[in-house]
Amino acid sequence: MTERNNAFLRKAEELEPMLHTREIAVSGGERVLKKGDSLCLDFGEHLVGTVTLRLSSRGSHPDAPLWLRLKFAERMSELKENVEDYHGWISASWVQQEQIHVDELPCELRLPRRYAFRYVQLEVLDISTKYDLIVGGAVCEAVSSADDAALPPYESADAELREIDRVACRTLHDCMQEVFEDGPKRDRRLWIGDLRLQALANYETYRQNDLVKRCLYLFAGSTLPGGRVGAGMFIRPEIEADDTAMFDYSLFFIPTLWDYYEATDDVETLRELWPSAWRQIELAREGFDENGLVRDSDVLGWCFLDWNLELNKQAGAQGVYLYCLKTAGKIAAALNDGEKASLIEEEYAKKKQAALDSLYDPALGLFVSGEKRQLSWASQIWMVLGGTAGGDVLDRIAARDDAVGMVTPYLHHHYVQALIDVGQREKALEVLRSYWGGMVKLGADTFWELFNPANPDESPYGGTIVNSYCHAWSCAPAYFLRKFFSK
Ligand code: RAM
Repeated sequence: MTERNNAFLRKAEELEPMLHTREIAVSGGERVLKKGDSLCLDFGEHLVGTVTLRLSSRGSHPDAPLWLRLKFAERMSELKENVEDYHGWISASWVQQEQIHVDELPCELRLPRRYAFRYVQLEVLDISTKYDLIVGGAVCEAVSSADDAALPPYESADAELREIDRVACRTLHDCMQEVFEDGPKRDRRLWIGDLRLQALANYETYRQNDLVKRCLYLFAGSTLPGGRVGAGMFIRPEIEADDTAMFDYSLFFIPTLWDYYEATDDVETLRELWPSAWRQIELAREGFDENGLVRDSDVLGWCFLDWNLELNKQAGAQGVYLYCLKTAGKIAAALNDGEKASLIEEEYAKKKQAALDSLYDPALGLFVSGEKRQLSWASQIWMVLGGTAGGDVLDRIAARDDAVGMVTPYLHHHYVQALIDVGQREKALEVLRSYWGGMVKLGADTFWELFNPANPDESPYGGTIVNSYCHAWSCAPAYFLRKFFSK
């Protein structure tokens, strides 16, 4: 059961953005197709929108329906995979594929769903031998709530960085719909971990700050029992928090609110949503032991950090909590909430000490996590962001080959932020160039949900066919490059 705050939800609804549309046409070259033939249309760029196909026939009057299979793909590689061969654990229904019967030709066939794609493949499953199909072309009505006219140029003399920024902005653009979606192919919804990073990129790019405000009110307006902010939100048919909750994602309501305030000076919203933010601290506290150490858990997904099932989350969770508590302290100070500010200060010192006492291994000079004292990048990164460690742990973890690595651009975002926080700007830029630049080199039109340079076709879902290749949490370079590496 979710809890509703109707006043908050009304505010969110009032902030519903206008969707901008753009028509992009591609020719089919009047290709003639018979049974078993296929044709791939390349729109030349990543798009999100509805598609209309122009179809006609040649030969006798069509005397049987045309039976077509259509596949929409963000990357060409998706077209080589068959949905029937996918046996992963998230639903195959995410695969953008249709089978359709066409009774009348010629026709303009408008397809039923919104797709995220660059390529459309048409395959004739069957057709009468008395006529052939002619594909005239296709038109996409692309949608986004991002206003291209509002995008300031990225000033840099470096062409590689400009290209990385361009792909990052396009990623953000295509994820900006009625809300900040995580991925327009999958999951097509608002997740708070993604929102936080999108919002940061938005402040440097499209500056549609009301869309961030809308998302904050959505999260605060429909919560899980006890006022817990859910990890994600559904907008249709009705606004409702997803019943998934994760330790870190609930807490991220706090920095998302703070960053919004810093970007806008909207103190009214800060004040109104502060109780919702504070509630996340109160709820998260239940997960700590009496010494101030977060209790580990073997419940899958209790805390996210990265798309890595092998990763132990305890140290990372402690770091996330410290980071969010620190940020809550900034809100309390901005609102002159002295009582909470001093409570926070005290609690922060205790929990930081608990991290140093129980999670820091002096012999290794690194943080370890869980009963098995696992070494990971995630633990070091979050301890830096939480204010408990310096750049030395980042150097040391890089020198080890037995540590659990990073899987997503999401964790890489936090790595880059940690490098910047400890003053290692050159290294941060190198990561932007090698990691996000690595996707550009592989032909990315938009940045991917997952990227392992050593194995670009990796998937935590059991098949790349359900991976998202335009994913919000990967738009980081637009934020970092514009904020820290301009000119
Ligand atoms: C996946 C999505 C989304 C992310 C959640 C935790 O389903 O990729 O972006 O925030 O996981």
